[in-house]
Amino acid sequence: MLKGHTRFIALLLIGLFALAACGGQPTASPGGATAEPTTAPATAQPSAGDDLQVDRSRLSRELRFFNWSDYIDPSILEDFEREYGVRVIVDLFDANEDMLAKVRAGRSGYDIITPSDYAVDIMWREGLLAKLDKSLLPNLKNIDPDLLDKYFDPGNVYSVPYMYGITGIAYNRQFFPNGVDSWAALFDTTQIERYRKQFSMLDDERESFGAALKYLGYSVNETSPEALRQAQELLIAQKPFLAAYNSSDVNRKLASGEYIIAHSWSGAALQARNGLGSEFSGNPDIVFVIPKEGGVIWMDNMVILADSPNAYTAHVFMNFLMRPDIAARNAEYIGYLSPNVEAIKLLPQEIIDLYNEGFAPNEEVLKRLEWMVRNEQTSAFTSLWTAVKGE
Ligand code: N2P
Repeated sequence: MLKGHTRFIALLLIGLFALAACGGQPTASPGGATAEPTTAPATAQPSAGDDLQVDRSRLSRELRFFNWSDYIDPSILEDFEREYGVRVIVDLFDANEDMLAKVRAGRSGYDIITPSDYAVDIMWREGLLAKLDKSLLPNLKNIDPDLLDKYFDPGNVYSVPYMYGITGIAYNRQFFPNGVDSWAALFDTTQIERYRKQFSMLDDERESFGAALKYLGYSVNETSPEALRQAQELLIAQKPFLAAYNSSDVNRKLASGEYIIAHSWSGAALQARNGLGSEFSGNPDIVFVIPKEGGVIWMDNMVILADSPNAYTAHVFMNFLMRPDIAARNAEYIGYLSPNVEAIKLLPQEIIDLYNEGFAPNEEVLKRLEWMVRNEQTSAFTSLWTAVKGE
């Protein structure tokens, strides 16, 4: 893992130097207009490396995409429809467990979904996923090999990386002049008293238990009864101070100032900082940190449901999303980290600067991050989380 991420950082640096070499700053074009120092084109074009010969007679008219909130640039869906005549209908979820409940019930109607690592593991074991036809995914060559063949899907039989990110704390620096460096900022009742009802935790059984476990000095995958009891107690003690458990619009509430601090995914925090397309504008005081006790690294992946009637079209869509220009635009828009090495080279300097400011992990931070795993014991989180929420 470290090797891959070191490379990611190296790539970021290469991009940085490349941009520095061509001036780095926006340059005045002959017409006097300001040109952005980026090569990412404004509209989709079949990129040179996109060598899939699409059989249009096999394309469905629609594709049903079950995706996380605020997790794709909507103009990319328009481009896909323009190019292939396929309308992508998007439904949203904010937790793997909610997504799983819908899919397990059967006949969800979805073709393509973006489960996180441990949820991919759950899904293929339950027979919910279709095996991928790699001959339809030539753009897989753009994906960082160190983000392939991970523990949750050896050989990428069922999944390909979509985006990855890290989980930590987003906060408004106006209210924390000395910064934040510990989960205590979300759990220590002597601290959270000051911003009672102005902060949130992710509405997510693995993430919120994970944060509590980290604060207590455990692994996010710890399932011993004693550790779980302590974590549950901590979450229950925190509850009266919380504005909400929130995974859906932490970005907006941090940007608007309704929250001054929150348990957050890195990309949601970057959206709060930068805004999200024309949907809402950002707040320059939002920063993101991985607490000293550690945080989470995760990856969401594209999968096709076993009962999808449109598997061919779903592959074409997946391959499209792995085009460097498309993947770069998407990563720039949503603020999460692209596993696509060719896309990273196309990112604008402004995004690279934010990555270096903490919205992406550096080598020191990586050492404090853990992946979440599924095992025989981790289903314990579901009932404990229900109990915490029911308190
Ligand atoms: C975006 C959700 C990020 C995915 N709203 C967390 N795995």
